[in-house]
This record gives sequence, structure tokens and C-alpha cells, in this order.
Amino acid sequence: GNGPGRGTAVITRTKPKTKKPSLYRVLILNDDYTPMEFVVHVLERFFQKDREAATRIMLHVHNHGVGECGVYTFEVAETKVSQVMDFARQHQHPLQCVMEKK
Ligand code: TYC
Repeated sequence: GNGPGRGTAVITRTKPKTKKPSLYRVLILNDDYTPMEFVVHVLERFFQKDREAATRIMLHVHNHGVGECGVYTFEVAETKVSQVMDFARQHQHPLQCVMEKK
């Protein structure tokens, strides 16, 4: 359209301005040393899973090597990964947590 003033061309936005945020999966990886109960606790504490869901995810990771803890926007996913990695390190477990774009 035309903006203020005669003969002043102005580009107007046609699309809505809002964009869906990219989503990221947070994954945990299996290892041979982290206790099963510790992984269940991580899923309860940082991913708001109940004991049944946490146990199911932990066993899936134990049997398949990797599993999904949740799907979040970038900043939330980054925070979860850091929290889990710090917590595992504090307890001297080698548990690995990563994020990937959906
Ligand atoms: N494999 C581990 C064990 O046998 C348990 C485990 C499950 C470790 C899930 C990590 O993300 C993991 N103690």
C-alpha cells in the first residue's frame, strides 16, 4: 500500500507476523553404568514424568539405546540438557542427554 505522503511507496506485510517456534527433542542415551533408578529419578525431576512413564522411558532407552524425554522450544530444551548433564556429573554418572531439531 501507500504510506504517508503523496507518492511515497511503502511495503506492507501480507503474511501474519507470528511464526511457530522450532521444536527440539530432548533425548537420553543408554550407557552401561548409570543406575536405572537414577535415570527414573532424572525423568521425574526434570521432565515431570510420573514413575510409570519414567520407568517405561528408562527401559526403552536401556533396550534401544536412545529415547525421547520430551519436546520443547530451543531455550527450554537447552536448559533441560544442561540440568541433566550437571546433575549426572554431580553424581558421577556418565548419563548423556542431547537435543535434536524435530
Ligand atoms: N543401562 C543402564 C544399566 O543397565 C541403565 C540406563 C538406562 C542407563 C537408561 C542410561 O539412559 C539410560 N544400569
